[in-house]
Amino acid sequence: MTLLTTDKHYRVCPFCEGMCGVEITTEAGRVKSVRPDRDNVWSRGHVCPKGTTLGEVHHDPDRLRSPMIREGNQWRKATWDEAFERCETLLHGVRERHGPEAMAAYLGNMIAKCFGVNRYTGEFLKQAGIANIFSSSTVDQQPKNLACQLMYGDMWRIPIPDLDRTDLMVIFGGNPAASKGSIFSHPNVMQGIADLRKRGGRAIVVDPRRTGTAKKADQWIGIRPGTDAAFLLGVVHTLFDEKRVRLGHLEPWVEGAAAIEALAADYPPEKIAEFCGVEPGVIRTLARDISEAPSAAVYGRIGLCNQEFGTLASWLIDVVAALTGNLDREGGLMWSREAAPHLKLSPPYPSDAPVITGYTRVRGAPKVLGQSPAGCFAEEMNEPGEGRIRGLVTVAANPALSAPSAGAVADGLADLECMISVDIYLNETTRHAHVILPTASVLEQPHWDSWAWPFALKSGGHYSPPLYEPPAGWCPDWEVMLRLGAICGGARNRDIDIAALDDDYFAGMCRQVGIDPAVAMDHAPDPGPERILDLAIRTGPYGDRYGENPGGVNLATFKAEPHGIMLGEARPCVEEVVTTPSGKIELAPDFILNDIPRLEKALARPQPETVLVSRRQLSSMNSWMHNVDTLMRGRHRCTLQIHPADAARLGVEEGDLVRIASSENAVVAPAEITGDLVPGVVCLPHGWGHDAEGAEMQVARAHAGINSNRLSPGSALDVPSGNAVVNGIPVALEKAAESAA
Ligand SMILES: Nc1nc2c(c(=O)[nH]1)N[C@H]1C(S)=C(S)[C@@H](COP(=O)(O)OP(=O)(O)OC[C@H]3O[C@@H](n4cnc5c(=O)[nH]c(N)nc54)[C@H](O)[C@@H]3O)O[C@H]1N2
Ligand SMILES: Nc1nc2c(c(=O)[nH]1)N[C@H]1C(S)=C(S)[C@@H](COP(=O)(O)OP(=O)(O)OC[C@H]3O[C@@H](n4cnc5c(=O)[nH]c(N)nc54)[C@H](O)[C@@H]3O)O[C@H]1N2
Ligand code: SF4
Ligand SMILES: [Mo]
Repeated sequence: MTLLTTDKHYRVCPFCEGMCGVEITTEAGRVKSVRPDRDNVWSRGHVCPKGTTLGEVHHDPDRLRSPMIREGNQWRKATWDEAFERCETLLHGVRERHGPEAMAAYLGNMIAKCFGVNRYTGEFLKQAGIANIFSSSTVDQQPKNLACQLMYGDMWRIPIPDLDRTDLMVIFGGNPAASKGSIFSHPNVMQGIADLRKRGGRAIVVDPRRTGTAKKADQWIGIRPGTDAAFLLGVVHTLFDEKRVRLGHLEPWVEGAAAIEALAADYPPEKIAEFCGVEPGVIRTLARDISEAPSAAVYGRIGLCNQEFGTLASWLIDVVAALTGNLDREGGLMWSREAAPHLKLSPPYPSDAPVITGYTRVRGAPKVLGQSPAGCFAEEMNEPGEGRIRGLVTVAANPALSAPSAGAVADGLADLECMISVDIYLNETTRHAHVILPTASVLEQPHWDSWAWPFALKSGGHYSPPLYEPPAGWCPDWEVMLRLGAICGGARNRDIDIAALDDDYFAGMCRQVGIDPAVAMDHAPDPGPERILDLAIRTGPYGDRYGENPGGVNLATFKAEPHGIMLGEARPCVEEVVTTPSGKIELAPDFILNDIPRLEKALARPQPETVLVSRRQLSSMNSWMHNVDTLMRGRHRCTLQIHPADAARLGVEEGDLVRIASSENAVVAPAEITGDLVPGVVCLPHGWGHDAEGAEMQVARAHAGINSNRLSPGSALDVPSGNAVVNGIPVALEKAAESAA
């Protein structure tokens, strides 16, 4: 049923941090077209192929439209009551038999894109009392979170490159041509790079692959995977060696520059050049370019995080920015001034608390900032003994494809006593669940990009109302999270008072930002995420503070503007950001420096002949958009990219099947021969492998591809953060018997 009388509807595509505004035309209850919204104040008509398939995702016959219960191998549709009752029986059974420590949660990336789910995930964990928390964070940005926690006192105050005002953009391990930018929300990064070059600036990409981004830049520096920390130490060395260090306005704020100088003295570019596979002169020149540019934005992303020295590399990005006067400054790296700072609504991770919060049961790996490493997930399910995971809740996650040791993860999932999934598909992971609780389609719920705006340097917002009503009797996603959390925590489904739980949760957030809950609830009595959003906006930098600040904005202001509102730009704000115990930016935290000896050891060891890295593809989103037919047309893209020299050595020709073996496993993929790689580096896309028995995604199955994370060893962690190493995996290659068609 259509909620709106008009057939034009404006909203934001929620799939990535691009936040593109779209214009949706509907006819007879179906989406007829999705076009760029040229009037959207943020994206101004930019869109990518994924955004135009919003209607297809909504209408996808495989998308779940009711809760599902599994009896043996058979799935059946269930009512919400039945599904929650089943969750209760299963979850309470695990608690009784094994205690709450046998429960785990695996939280996925799509939480960040589902407005309701993401506002309630923290409260779900709190209600559930789950201590084993795994998530995509430890295959993603955990090193950056750790570096920011230690340097600035807040893991989420990640500085963002000011592309639109910079003179030099340097990108390490990011490919916005495919990803559209990550922890860097920008309306159109590639246009931003083109504009930069047009105004006389330059763009440089440091990546083992000559990516789509590198091809549009002034310079590509082909680096050997996993060596960025050494490379960046060479840059820092040059800055000190050539007396180029300028802290600028951060001079009184920075602690530890002398320690950095002492450390970097040991890393002249000549020492690390061979390790990195880059000429020393190239490293020195880059250091000079950064220091001589009127402003420089040095940015590192996933290729810097999910690699062997993720923390060192991610930390050194900010060190280089600080040493060249490019931190907290226009055209450099800046902190956002978000209009709805929702992170302020919950107590932050205390800046004086230890970053190690425990150790995993099997391997004794540190849990950092509350996260058990995803690399330990499989063994925590599979290894017998007290505390073994027997019950699991997955939320918008597909660890059977996206986590390291993916094969062992799938085995572990298959053997659980209780698994509940909050997900919209019956896929490689959720096929192992006992109950699937679906969330409404993206067009059936309101949306606000609460996980993209914190990484944008323009402040504003665009609220999306729901276009369709969910099926009758639908349980909204926020209630699913609260109810499931309470059940996990031991409550009986029929005793749960959702409104009271939500009021408590909301009141806690009000108090966190100094608002009387009664006043806030008077303005917004209805439970759910919208009043939380309203609270975030009202108490944000432009907000009305419930009348205290007349002329300020609130959610209603945004609701009245279907194309969004822009409110301002980031400005230097170090005094608001830094919350370390010393009150200073800690440039040289001991916890990070302690990892240097591990890098030293790596410098001395022999290099593997071939290493594997990952890539993203514009027309898919991690593991879950391969069921959209429009996005799957064209060439089969799950190929092993291999350099012509390596292909020749192996006698491999285009399309030949290649067997790729790591210490973890082996897979076979067709070769795509390309010179756009550093020799000795091969590349597989991540998120494929849709041939699992019992998964119900028909389009994806027809284009299955292979699961690259079967090759990722769960044992390989970036030690300080516990982040998985899925880039730079040593592999052995050989031509496989048959040829691909
Ligand atoms: N080799 C390798 N592995 C990687 C990476 C890599 O670069 N290389 N990248 C890592 C990174 S950065 C990340 S973030 C992870 C991503 O890995 P995950 O966090 O596991 O995310 P996805 O694989 O995208 O799976 C998303 C899940 O959410 C479900 N979903 C989609 N839309 C919705 C919705 O609206 N509501 C709900 N409830 N569920 C929904 C999908 O059905 C799917 O099950 O992968 C990591 N793994
Ligand atoms: N279309 C699309 N967009 C996405 C996603 C998607 O799956 N599809 N996923 C979203 C998610 S969850 C995330 S986290 C972001 C990630 O956003 P990006 O970080 O831009 O992700 P990638 O496109 O994988 O680019 C990572 C680059 O790192 C390079 N790399 C690998 N190893 C190394 C190394 O050791 N050193 C250096 N310097 N580079 C290395 C790879 O070759 C690759 O080009 O994208 C988001 N946007
Ligand atoms: S997926 Fe990202 S870039 Fe593509 S339309 Fe959606 S928000 Fe824009
Ligand atoms: Mo990610």
